[in-house]
Amino acid sequence: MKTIITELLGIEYPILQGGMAWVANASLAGAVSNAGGLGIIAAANAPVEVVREEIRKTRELTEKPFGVNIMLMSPFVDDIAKLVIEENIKVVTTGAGLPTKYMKDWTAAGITVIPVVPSSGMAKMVQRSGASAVIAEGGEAGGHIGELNTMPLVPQVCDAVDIPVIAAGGIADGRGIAAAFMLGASGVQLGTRFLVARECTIHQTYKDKILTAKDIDTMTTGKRLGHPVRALKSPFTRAFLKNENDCTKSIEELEAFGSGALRKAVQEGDNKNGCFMAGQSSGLVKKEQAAEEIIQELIAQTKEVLSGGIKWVK
Ligand code: TUI
Repeated sequence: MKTIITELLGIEYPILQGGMAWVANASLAGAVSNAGGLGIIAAANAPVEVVREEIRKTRELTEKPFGVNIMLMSPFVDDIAKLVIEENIKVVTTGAGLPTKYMKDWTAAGITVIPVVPSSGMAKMVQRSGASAVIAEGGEAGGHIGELNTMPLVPQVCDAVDIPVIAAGGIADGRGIAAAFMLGASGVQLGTRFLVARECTIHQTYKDKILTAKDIDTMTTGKRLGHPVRALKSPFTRAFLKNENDCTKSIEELEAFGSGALRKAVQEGDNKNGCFMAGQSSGLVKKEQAAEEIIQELIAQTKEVLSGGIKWVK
């Protein structure tokens, strides 16, 4: 399944694995890359040496291309921006902000930069600063999200820029991938589906929550903080929302309440205090599988859907 994205990245299938904070490590990224997609290591809020270690481990696991996701709100972002150049990383994706100030150095180092954008205006801005493609991510996605949803966002981003567009947010099976192509995307990025990959090292409780989730089981919190986050409904998200709606609680108190909650979900499977970030597609994810199996199933279903045509009434 060749598209402009498989050619740009030197991969077999136009499927990227989202750079999920605390989740997307060498084990997951290496497995996705070996399966023909683009595995991505999440730098998240981690210090440089931790990320360097994951990059080196990934190189031991695969000879295929992989990327690093840089979370632009990280306190270590300037150092991570240098690290990817030092480590000769070929593909960088960014999230939670605009990477403008790093673009010159990255492109000069020959890095293919693919920012996540939540709007067509931001897509135009990153195109102007030298991005090779954009990931248009709708609010169906897990984690930190923008305002627009995937269905209206992707075609508007496609109209706004000349560089290739990768769709993300709400995609977990071949039907979603086929739909993304219909909207004009030439690739997709999936996070939630890869949370339950066998090579994904998150706590089993996290995986079980995804596997049993229904369509209505995610919610967003953090709007008052200016960065809404989608996660599975849980005691934590309900308590956060209550605090958020309590105007006596300051922004600092809310930040402090949320701090460390994702780590507690990923490492400890902490049902009470953990924030289990996940997308609305959680309800579509029904079994734990090897990354290779996930990708093969996604591609087979995409081809089936695309060749099946539309079910018109005769
Ligand atoms: O970045 C993500 N998803 C994330 S980052 C993350 S770590 C975190 N945890 C708690 C609070 C905040 C972050 C967990 N999940 N997805 C990519 C993404 N980027 N979605 C939306 C955006 C985005 C938002 C604003 C991209 C650019 C942007 O620009 C705004 C500006 O003015 O800088």
